[in-house]
Amino acid sequence: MTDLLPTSLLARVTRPSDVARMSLDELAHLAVDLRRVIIDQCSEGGGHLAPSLGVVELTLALYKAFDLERDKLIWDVGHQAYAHKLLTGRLARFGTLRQMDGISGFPRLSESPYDHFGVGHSSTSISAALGMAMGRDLAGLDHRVVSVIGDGSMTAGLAFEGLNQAGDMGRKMVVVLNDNEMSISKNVGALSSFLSRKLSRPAPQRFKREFESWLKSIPRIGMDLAMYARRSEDSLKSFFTPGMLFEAFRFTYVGPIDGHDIASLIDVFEQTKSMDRPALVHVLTKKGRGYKPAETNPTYFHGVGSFEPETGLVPAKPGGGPKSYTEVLGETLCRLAESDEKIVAITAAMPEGTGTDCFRLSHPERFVDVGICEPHAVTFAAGLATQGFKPAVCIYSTFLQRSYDQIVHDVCLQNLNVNFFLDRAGLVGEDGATHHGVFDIAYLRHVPNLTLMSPKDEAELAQMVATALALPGPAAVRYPRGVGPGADVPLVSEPLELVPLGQGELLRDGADAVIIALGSRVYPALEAAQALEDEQGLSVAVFNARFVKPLPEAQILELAGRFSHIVTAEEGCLAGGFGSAVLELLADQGLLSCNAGGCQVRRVGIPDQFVEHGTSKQLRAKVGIDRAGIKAAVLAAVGKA
Ligand SMILES: Cc1ncc(C[n+]2csc(CCOP(=O)(O)OP(=O)(O)O)c2C)c(N)n1
Repeated sequence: MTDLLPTSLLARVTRPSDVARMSLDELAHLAVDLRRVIIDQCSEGGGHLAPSLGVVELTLALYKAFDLERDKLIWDVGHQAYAHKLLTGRLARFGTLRQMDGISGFPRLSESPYDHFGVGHSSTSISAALGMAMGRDLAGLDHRVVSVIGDGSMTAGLAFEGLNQAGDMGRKMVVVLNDNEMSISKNVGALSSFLSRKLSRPAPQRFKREFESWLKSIPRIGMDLAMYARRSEDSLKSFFTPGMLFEAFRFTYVGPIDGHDIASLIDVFEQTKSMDRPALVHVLTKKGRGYKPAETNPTYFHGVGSFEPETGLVPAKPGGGPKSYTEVLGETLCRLAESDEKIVAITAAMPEGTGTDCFRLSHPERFVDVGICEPHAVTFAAGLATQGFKPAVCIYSTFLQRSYDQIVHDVCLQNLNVNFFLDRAGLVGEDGATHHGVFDIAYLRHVPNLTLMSPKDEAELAQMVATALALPGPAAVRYPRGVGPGADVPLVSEPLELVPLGQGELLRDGADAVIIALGSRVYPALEAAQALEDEQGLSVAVFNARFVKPLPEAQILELAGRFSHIVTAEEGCLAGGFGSAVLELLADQGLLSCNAGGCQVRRVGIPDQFVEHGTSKQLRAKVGIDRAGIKAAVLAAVGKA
């Protein structure tokens, strides 16, 4: 990370009051410093560059206008809060951003007294701010509560639930709508087109002027009519601007304002902060502002890995490397949709992240981006399924958490053919605790009618996608972030074999112990078994379970009959996970070791704690689910630890 000169303004800021004392000129300099540090850090360690660059001036104006030593500032998603981190005493640790034991990529209650709410998932800020406003009022305090939410995050039902109640309660709070017309990709939905009506704002102004002079020209009564019309100006204005929507929620609407003009922003915030009821300030910003590559390609620079800071280019990897699971999912859906016109791909604001952007190109009429609305995506898919379609709901494991009731009530209870493809299942690395997809097995495996599978490699992912879509009821496939072991996916000209329902495969036989592994843990289990043979002379079998539900019961029972030491391995939480399913089966059959001739089971998985950020490799090692962890579990099982 760039070392700032000790004379730089940023180096002198340790808390919000330092910023509040600065002049407009100094704030402009500070904006330059902030951008330099953010670009530098992201170019080295990756991160949410474009969102953070877009709110530099907005952040400074909030710091200047509000008293952030007392007032509470809440960031929605929190991926845009790098300037906020830098202004609240975290400059020295900024080089550790998103790294193991370093500072988080998102605001965290535990990280700073100025982070008032932990975030990572979107659209929570209005509800959280309202709760804080009520808490303040009940405690007889009088500080302000300000939330900053993007236009993408505003599309979620949760945001509207917050607005709805906030307008009704009428408590003093400010919502800043950061409108850059982007989610990760271009923002979608009717709200987004409504907000963009701001562009036509000069037209109504002109219309109003013309209308007024026409009224005045009416003999005798014209002047009175013009006066009456001017009194009604507010309602006329709101009729033609996005204010109409927020005023209907009983917010005082102010805007739209240029979100890069610090002076105007400060003016508006100064006015807004004296209001004693809910206000919404509509701010227009450019995502990636101040860094040409990010301004030109804000989707790519939304969340990036390292890049050349001068050019924005990513150093090419030699040989290209294997395809990511995300790419394999997208390509498989596209190829299956060629011959099956019932397949509809659905994403919740993540076409690139889920690999469905290629589906958007190849089958635009059967591609739907619902916005950041995961619960709606699931019920919408359920509706489609009632009409004989086969929706492919492509959502990250962590974000599908929001849709639990829709999965149970709308999909599985009605046994509808909705297919869930859960990307980023397992530890995702630098995005940390809010983004790890470690709960999906536990929140899915107890739901009746659902089939739940996880592939060991890319080829098996393609087969499982085909299998899910061929099943009549609901199915889910979970697969990890990034690249797999590099297994060749069958060519488009070759048919995709289906995976036999509830059948695993024995990949390696043995005599001393068996590892029953799921998904991303299958290859590390094979490596562990090999290492145990090479180093300890142990003979360890490895079984790829493939299915969490229906569990390959007969095969597992057969293994339990042959091996007295069983180790299960999964990249998900232990509580209620895959290993628990194996334990339940064995307990129900009376095969656990308290019975004569029973077997002992050790489970490898994520312990009952939130896992922080770091590289996936570091984190897997830390929680003991990597090759070494599996090996250690087998050694402990056979009494050689
Ligand atoms: C519930 C949930 N779904 C998806 C995401 C992934 N995500 C992170 S930021 C983002 C776009 C947010 O858009 P906006 O609020 O307009 O902020 P911007 O990035 O444009 O500043 C998305 C979809 C998320 N964080 N939370």
